[in-house]
Amino acid sequence: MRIGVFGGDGFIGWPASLHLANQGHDVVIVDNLSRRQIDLELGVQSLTPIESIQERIKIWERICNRRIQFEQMDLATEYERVKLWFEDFQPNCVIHLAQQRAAPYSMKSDRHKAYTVNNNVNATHNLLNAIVELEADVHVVHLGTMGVYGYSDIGATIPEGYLPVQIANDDGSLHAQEILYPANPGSIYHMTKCLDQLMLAFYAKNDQLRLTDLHQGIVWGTQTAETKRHPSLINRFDYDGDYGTVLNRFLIQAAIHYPLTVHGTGGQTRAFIHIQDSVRCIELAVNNPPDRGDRTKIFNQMTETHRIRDLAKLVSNLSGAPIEYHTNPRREADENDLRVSNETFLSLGLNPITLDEGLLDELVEIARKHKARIDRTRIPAQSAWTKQIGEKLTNIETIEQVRKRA
Ligand code: USQ
Repeated sequence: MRIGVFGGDGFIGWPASLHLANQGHDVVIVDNLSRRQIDLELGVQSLTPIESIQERIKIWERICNRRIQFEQMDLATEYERVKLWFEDFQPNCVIHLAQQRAAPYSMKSDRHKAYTVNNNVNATHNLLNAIVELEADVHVVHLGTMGVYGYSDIGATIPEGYLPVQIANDDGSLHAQEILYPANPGSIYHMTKCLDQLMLAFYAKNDQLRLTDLHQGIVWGTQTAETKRHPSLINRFDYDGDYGTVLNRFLIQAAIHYPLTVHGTGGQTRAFIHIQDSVRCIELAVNNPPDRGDRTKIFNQMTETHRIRDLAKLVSNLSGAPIEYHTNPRREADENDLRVSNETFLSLGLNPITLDEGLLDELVEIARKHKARIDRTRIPAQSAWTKQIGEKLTNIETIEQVRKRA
């Protein structure tokens, strides 16, 4: 298949591109390199030393003898170029990861909120708009998030995208239908993914586009079979307060004995998936497209759920690192349970990597190995969900406090 990976230089896009190329697909990475620009803006760098996209691709071609092309292009702002690229490459499938993906970054300031909304909404719409305009027969696989559901605690399992409901007609009879599970975003970033769901629903209905939405949980881990094949293919690893996700943050904190930063009581339960399983799920989604005329096909892309404080205890037991409970910078429930259906991927043959199997390896092979590159001043989470919460963040360490302690 000819596959375009929009956002193919990012944390999931890069290993997904290699994985698909390794399966024999003809892959083009389309990326505006914004993730690297944001590192410069925030004054941070990936824990793992990543090469330029050109160098990464060169090494891949040298050791695997399979070509990956790269096109530097901004999906959100360069609509006419996007159309030309479609005409030129004629993809059978497009993976859409070209979005700002960090919730704390999206809540940092009014400028960051506006950037996240403009970038994410325009990127998705430009992609769908171009496909309709060119009458291209393309399957779009969009990376969504578990966060579109919210993390409610009603005791019921979250279904894969659609909720069966019964609506009372005026004559008292009941009308059964399935609706998109009620959107309940917890950040501006998550809100853009909820908007994406509606855009996908419209284009599937109006133009019979073939669309898949992957509602992914929090990804942990760094390497996949393909990124391990050469040191220069290594995947990025974010640990800073804006882009680092919780488990990867705990791992690098453990590596330098920095107290593990649990927000609130740590009673938040979230869904998780290893990066290797994430790329395998993308492959499964690519190989199982919906038919023309179907509604958006939605998969829950997660393999296990955990409470944040339990993860902190797990990492603390592995490493001896202390745990610290911080005022939560986010507006989110202190405690919630979470049960999620992931039947579709399991039925398609996904055999998940569990935390029990992979965590120690990740601590030793990634976090401890690269710990000299950690900048402790970048660890505190400082983006508050509201100005009022920001004023209360007295027990979140400032960069100066961290420097003094270091
Ligand atoms: N948390 C801590 N301590 C930390 C960092 C986070 O307790 O040092 C807590 C947060 O308060 C939150 C939970 O851990 O309750 C998860 O935070 P996260 O930063 O790991 O994940 P999140 O912001 O939800 O976003 C990440 C990805 C996003 C993806 C999402 C999937 O950045 O792209 O869509 O996970 S999900 O969470 O299922 O919506």
